[in-house]
Amino acid sequence: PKEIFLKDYKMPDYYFDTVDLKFSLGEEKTIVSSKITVVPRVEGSSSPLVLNGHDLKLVSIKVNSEELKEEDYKIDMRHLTLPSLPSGTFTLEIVTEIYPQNNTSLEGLYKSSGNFCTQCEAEGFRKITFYQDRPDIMARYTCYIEADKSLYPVLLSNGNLINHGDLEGGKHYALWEDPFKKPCYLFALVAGQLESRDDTFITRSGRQVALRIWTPAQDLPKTAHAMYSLKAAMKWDEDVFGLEYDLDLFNIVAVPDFNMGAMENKSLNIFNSKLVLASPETATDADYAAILGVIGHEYFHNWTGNRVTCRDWFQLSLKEGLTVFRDQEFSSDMGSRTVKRIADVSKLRNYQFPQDAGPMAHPVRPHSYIKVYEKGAEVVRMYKTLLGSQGFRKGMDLYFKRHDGQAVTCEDFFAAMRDANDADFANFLLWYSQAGTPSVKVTSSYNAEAHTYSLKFSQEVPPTPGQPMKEAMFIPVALGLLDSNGKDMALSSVYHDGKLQSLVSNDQPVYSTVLRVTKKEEEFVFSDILERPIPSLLRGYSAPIRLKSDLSESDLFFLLAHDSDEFNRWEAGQVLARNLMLSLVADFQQNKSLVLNPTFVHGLRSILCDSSLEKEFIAKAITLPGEGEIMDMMEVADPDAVHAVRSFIRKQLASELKAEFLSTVEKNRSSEEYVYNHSNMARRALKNVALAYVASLEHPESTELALQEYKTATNMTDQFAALAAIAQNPGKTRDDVLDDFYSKWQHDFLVVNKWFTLQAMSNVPGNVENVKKLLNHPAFDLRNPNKVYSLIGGFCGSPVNFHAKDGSGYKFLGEIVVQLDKLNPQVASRMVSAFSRWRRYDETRQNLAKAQLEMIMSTNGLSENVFEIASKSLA
Ligand code: DPP
Ligand code: ZN
Repeated sequence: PKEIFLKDYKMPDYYFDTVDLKFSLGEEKTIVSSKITVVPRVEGSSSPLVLNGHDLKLVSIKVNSEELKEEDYKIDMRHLTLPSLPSGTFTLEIVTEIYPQNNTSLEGLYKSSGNFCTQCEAEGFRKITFYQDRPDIMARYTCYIEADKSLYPVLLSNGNLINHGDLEGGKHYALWEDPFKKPCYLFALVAGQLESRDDTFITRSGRQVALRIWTPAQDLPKTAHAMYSLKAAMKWDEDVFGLEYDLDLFNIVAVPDFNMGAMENKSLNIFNSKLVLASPETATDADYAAILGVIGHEYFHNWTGNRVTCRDWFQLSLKEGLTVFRDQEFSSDMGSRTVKRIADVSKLRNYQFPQDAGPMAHPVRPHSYIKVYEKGAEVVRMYKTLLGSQGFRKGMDLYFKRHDGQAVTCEDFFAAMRDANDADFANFLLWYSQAGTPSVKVTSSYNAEAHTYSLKFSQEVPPTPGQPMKEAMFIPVALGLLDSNGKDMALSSVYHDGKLQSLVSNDQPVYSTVLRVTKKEEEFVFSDILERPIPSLLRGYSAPIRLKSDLSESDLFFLLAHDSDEFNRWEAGQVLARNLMLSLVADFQQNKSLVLNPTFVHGLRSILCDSSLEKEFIAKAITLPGEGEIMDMMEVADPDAVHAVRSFIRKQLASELKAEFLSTVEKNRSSEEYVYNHSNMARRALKNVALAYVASLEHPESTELALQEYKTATNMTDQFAALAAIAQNPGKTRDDVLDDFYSKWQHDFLVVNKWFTLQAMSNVPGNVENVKKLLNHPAFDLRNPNKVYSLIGGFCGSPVNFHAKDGSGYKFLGEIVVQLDKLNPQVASRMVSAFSRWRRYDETRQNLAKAQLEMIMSTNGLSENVFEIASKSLA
């Protein structure tokens, strides 16, 4: 397969104005007819029209009602080319046959639990009919569906239902019309036995919108939280961005077989059931929070993605970065801003940064087409940091004013932000094109006589594949300076680049500011600083960089105790923990005995016991950085050492703070009915983190405590946390409780997936054998993505077993990828990416992982998806 590049973008020679689709859904085959009004971009153009098509059987083609003969067109595996066409606007009619019941790739039209559904982003529409499958082709659609009425009583597509009725032979039909122009990746169709939870939302201009969430009848009770989330999202987008929903109907359908989380098809969002269904007994607080976030995300796409869409797939971050940012803000406003930020930054560090340093490193807007979500959201967040809420809103308003109904680029978004604010953004656009995570060093000095305080920044962006040399980036650094009482100092002016800039606003000094760091080396000098301050740098994580400062251990403890920026309080603790973990890893590698620094224990004790702090914040602050994050900081990643050290610290903390942890469990237990709200979630989070510490001790009485918690739990959050606490330690109790949990929940596939994940991720030595057994468990099915992500994906998350030095983990994954690729290339390619950073490990592991990648590459009939990841990993 040939790689596609951004620089090769060409405008289409033909636009499509209207598209009328007709689906005749059958058990053996489905017949798809399309009637398209084609408009040449340049009148009189003689260019051929090239349509994409994949796994389609062509039945007939007509141009202006005239049937084409075989010599009038060319067809190959992936294209249908029409070389000679009328000179003006014409109609094109194509009939194809497809076989959704055999479609295990879950792209295009397929069946899930007996129902028909679609997934078209990014390039699934070409598996439905021949089309110019690219997002800059925006057309108005109608969709006529006919099917057996008893098997498929519900027939849905985008837009408004304008007609429906019965047909002969037990069939019925529905005709849908979407008044908004859209790219084909937003097309959707659902047909099946579904029922809906109905509600309404009155928009701020007074329009009534019908809301429907569709699932199989037995799951309807579990859709209450999804409906709550949808209404909250609709209200929030009106309040914060002035954006109102634009149709009279909004549908969400939950399906059990889905490659990703969810899809924002115009007015017919299709969701992985995992992100819709929840009840207190079956879903955890984390599930509830994920549902809120993703329902919001897909709804927000209606404006950022659908009304204004991407010109080409290199602009993916235009819609995803912006929409992830919007869902993060939404979740922050609905819960705790600091805690949400901590969770997002942890994710960035554990997953995105490692990727950004490996062979799959890509800029936010890749030169070749690979997905980017989280880092894109960070880029959008930086606009807001630089412009403030009001300036950001002005930029958004201008963006919609200029581009509603268009397919645009990241530069267009940038220009709207800049022009709405008359802003000077220097080289900010580099964030879109330069891959790799910038490293920034800060050194500070205080001049006691001049009362000045200097911060010197130097930055470096590491080379990444295809980008050996990097330019300096524009990095917004939010900061404050703490005095010896831990209070923010007043900042009156800063000297930079030969200019003195006043920071006084409305005659008031400010207590925090944002520095614009744009050069390789740069100095900022604050004046009127009366004592040596302790700097709180990169507040709220104002840029996605790796920051190295010259703060001492005691400075960090000081920040941990006093910083007014809660995010940075957490961050100070994380820096301390990272340094501690890295130094213990070195000790471990030299066979030295491990000793935990008592100051660290003391620091954590004071956080744990500080009743003025928010509980969920405490839970985050006493959680150590993830193993992925630590491995990412090492020259040669050593999974055994990192895992051993993290377990050692956890056990030490558990034993030294046992009394505190026990009382935390006691104090935060509650027998009240489950309510999803912030204070209850925070209480459960803190209790369960403490419980996990206590259980790590493997004392009989701590195991007994966890067992009691398991037995008395009244909701899945507490029950699953207790199960996970027990499952840390191999033995009979673990085996019994795992069995008990399965027999309790075997009827609920979403809960069974949790059970798979927990066992798959386990660091119990030799766990690969257990995972192999689970592959044959009656509840497992390689064709269901959620099950694959739980069991196979979960296993790849275990440093000890996936990276086992005998190569058993790599061999297991290699074999599975080959099998999986034949069923579902997208899911297989996600799994194969666990190998992509093989060069980060020692030589033995490198050879073992490389051998598996080579084995995969030599497989006959490998999909393009897996080929791309495997070949890039080896390159
Ligand atoms: N899962 C994707 C998303 O909404 C599809 N665009 O982000
Ligand atoms: Zn999205």
